[in-house]
Amino acid sequence: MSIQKTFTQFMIEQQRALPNATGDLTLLLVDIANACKRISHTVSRGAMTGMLGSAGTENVQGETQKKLDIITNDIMVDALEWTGHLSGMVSEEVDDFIAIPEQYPKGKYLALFDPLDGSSNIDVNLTVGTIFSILSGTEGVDATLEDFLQTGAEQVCAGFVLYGPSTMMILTTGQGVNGFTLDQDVGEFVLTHPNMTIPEDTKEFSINMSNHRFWETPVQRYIDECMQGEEGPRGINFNMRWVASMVAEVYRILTRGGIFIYSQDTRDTSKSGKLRLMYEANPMGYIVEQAGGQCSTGRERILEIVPDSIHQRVPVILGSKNEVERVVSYHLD
Ligand code: P6P
Repeated sequence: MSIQKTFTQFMIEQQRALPNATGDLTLLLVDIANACKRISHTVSRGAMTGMLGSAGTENVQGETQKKLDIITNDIMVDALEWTGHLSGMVSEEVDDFIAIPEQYPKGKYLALFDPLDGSSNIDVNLTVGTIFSILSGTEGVDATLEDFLQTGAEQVCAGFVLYGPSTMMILTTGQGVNGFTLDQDVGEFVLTHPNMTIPEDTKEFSINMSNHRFWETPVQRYIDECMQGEEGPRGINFNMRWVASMVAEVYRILTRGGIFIYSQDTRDTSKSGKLRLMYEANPMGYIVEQAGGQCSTGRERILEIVPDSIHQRVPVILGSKNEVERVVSYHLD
C-alpha cells in the first residue's frame, strides 16, 4: 500500500534539494501547520464551543472582531512565539507588530498572518481560512516595524489553510504550488495536489456585484463586458462565484481558473481597497504567480509594492493570466 507523502516528508525533501537550507523554515512551517490543525479543530466545533458571534471589539481596520478572530490569533501567537524561528510577527488582529517575548530566542524569519480570513462567514458555517506570509528577519535581533516593510517579491514562503469540507494547506516556497489535505484520522497533512497551476484563460469571475456603482471605471467596463455574454464584445458567456472568503476564491481559482477582483472603492479614496497587502494580497499574489497566474492592483504588480504600513490596503485583481492582463490593459486605456 503506497502511503501518501506527508507535509513533513515533503518539506524535508525540498530542504535536501537546497544546499544551504538549515531546516529552520521546515520546522517553522511544521509549527504553523500544527497551529492550523488546532484552528481547524476549534472552528469545526462551531456553536458547541460558545465561540461564535462578535467579540464586541474592533480591529485596527475598524472591523468588528469575531470571538474566533481573537481566539485564532492567540492560537497562532502561542504556537509560534516560543519556537526560536521568528524575530517578530504581524497579525491582522493586532495593531502594532508582535515582539517575541524576551525569554525566547529570536529567529531569522518574520511571520505575518490573517488568522481567520473570511470570518464574517463563520456564523453562517461557510469556508474560512488562515493566510500566512514568511519574510526574512535578522537572527538573534528583535524585529523593528521597518523590518516588515518588504515587498511581496521578497517573501521566503507563503501559504493558506482552508477550513472547508476538508482542511487543506496550500503552500509555495518559490518552487511551484503544492496542496496538502489534513488526514483527520492521523492528524497529518498529506500531499494530494502536487504542482497546482492556474489555466491562463477563464469564463468565471469573482467580485461582490453589490459594489458595482463604486468600482473604478476599468473594473466596471471589464465586468459589464463579461455580463454581456456571447452577444457582447467578449463573445462568450461568463459564470460568477462570490463566497466572500478570499481563501475559498483563491483555492477555486487554483483548481479551475478564474479571476478575483476587489476593486478600489470610489466612496473612500483614502482606503486603497478592502484587502490588506502584507497578509492577504502578498501571500496570495505569490501563490498565484507561482501557479502561473498574475496579481495586480490594475496599475502595478502587487508583489512590487513597497509597503508604507503593515496594515495598508490595496486593490486586488488576481487569477488567470490572460484575464488579469485584460483588466490591467483597461486601466492603461
Ligand atoms: P465583502 C473577508 O472579510 C475578506 O477580507 C476576504 O476574505 C473576502 O474576499 C472579502 O473580505 C469579502 O468582502 O465586502 O464581499 O464582504
